[in-house]
Amino acid sequence: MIDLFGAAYSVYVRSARMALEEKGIAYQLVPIDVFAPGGPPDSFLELNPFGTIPALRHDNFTLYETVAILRYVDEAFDGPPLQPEEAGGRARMTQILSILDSHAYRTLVWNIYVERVVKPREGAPADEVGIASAIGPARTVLAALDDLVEDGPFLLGDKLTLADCHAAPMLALFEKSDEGVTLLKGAPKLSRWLQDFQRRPCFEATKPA
Ligand SMILES: N[C@@H](CCC(=O)N[C@@H](CS)C(=O)NCC(=O)O)C(=O)O
Repeated sequence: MIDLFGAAYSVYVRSARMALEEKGIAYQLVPIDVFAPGGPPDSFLELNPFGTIPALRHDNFTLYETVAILRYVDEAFDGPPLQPEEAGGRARMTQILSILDSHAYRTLVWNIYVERVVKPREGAPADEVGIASAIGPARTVLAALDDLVEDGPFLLGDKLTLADCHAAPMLALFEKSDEGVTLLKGAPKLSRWLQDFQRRPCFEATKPA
């Protein structure tokens, strides 16, 4: 039995869920709200001392850090392979995963989407200076990713990989901001992929309520 600890609102949790869906693996989402007052429960910190979601438990094996979870989901179970076989393709996939973690998440999700969409929705003012200073880094991220997109329908060609699962949740949130809509126009291959990928059943099945 697989337990995935986290919340449907999290882009990282969604990326792990999409990989589970694509592999056809049954799992249950065990609710952990990292943004609850007081933070996640102590019992969760025993699973992940950094307190971030997701964490995964498969029988007695536990794991945190999304990329490790993605690889485990792909390698420990039957189902369609979600990683390229040859070294170049696998390296390219890892490169995209790293760009997403190191450069995309903070800039696209926190500095732009949360400021432009979430904060005003909650009645708080957006940090306009912060948004303005995130535009340049966002352009760099999108150009780098666009440059790596291969002839589709997936990011790395004709097979879905973990890169698709990891990129879609972050980019789909980013696209909900006006800045996202505008900046994605400058990344046409990435944009086309995002529109197509959002029609995939795994995307629909993991939509936050
Ligand atoms: N490096 C972690 C990052 C995961 C992450 O930042 N998750 C967010 C939710 S999308 C979170 O738990 N944030 C709470 C916090 O940073 O305290 C991973 O890859 O799993």
